[in-house]
Amino acid sequence: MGKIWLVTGASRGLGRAITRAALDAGDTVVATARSADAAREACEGENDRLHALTLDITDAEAANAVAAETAARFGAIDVLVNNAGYAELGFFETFTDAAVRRQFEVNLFGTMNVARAVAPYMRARHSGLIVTISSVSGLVSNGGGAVYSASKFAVEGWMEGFAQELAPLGVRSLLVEPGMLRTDFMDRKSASFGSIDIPDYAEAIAQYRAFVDGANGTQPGNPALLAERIVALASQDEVPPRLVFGDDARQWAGAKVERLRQEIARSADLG
Ligand code: NJP
Repeated sequence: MGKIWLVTGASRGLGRAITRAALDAGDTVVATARSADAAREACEGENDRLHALTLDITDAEAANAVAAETAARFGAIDVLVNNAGYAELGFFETFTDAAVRRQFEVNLFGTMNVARAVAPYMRARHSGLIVTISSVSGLVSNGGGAVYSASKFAVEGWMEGFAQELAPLGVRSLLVEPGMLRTDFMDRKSASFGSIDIPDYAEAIAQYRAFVDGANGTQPGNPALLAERIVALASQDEVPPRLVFGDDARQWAGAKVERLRQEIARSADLG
């Protein structure tokens, strides 16, 4: 039967690509999305190793039910791909408090809901891999991405520690930090923009929106390639703690590390 995968956000983008890659590898995938039909249709309904379930990751009870159903039906969850997420794009002061909370509700608390639901089944078998789709924006923050980055920095902080708690119990973890991937991520289908009009930021925001619109659909990163890498890593005994994917992501992350080194050294100079 191969491995049993549970994937969130499988209706589109990277989640769909990972589902397809795992099916191509001969594995079984429980593909979840806010609409099970959308996940089934996106990931090719004819495959008898594909099982589509409805899961809005902000619903903790639904996450528990999906994990229980998967474990009962297949006897195990070998790989969880905590992928579902979206971006609130724009300058911080243009977001309502509700929009900021929605960002965290999905990207952080929703992702935690699914991990919390699945981890007990992995601990029970002393086996399993949790793949968390973070972002290079979880390592580096820029103007226009402050709210999204805040949610992904939180994912990084949580998962970096949780991974250490799980490791002695036989559960492995992989944090993935992609650069810009060609998915719906920057499209209005997925991304939201700050709604409060602040003239001081108007010009900078117009430039930022033009950048987002220009990048939408032309991002350098191929989600199918990242999906293949993740499926290949899931078969290895040794899984690295992180996969920084794409030249853009490695450049940004590398520059951040260098800046941090310099800032730490300067702090030491300051006594
Ligand atoms: O985006 P997209 P990606 N409950 O928009 C689902 C990260 N990332 O594949 O809206 C359950 O094509 C949504 O489902 P639905 C990014 O932060 C991306 O690029 O119902 N599902 C859809 O399946 C995210 O964590 C880039 O159809 C929910 C999927 O999420 C991950 O990659 C760069 C949901 C989004 O598909 C996948 O995003 C980077 C909910 N409450 C990190 N809300 C990039 N693309 O450039 C949304 O560094 N979904």
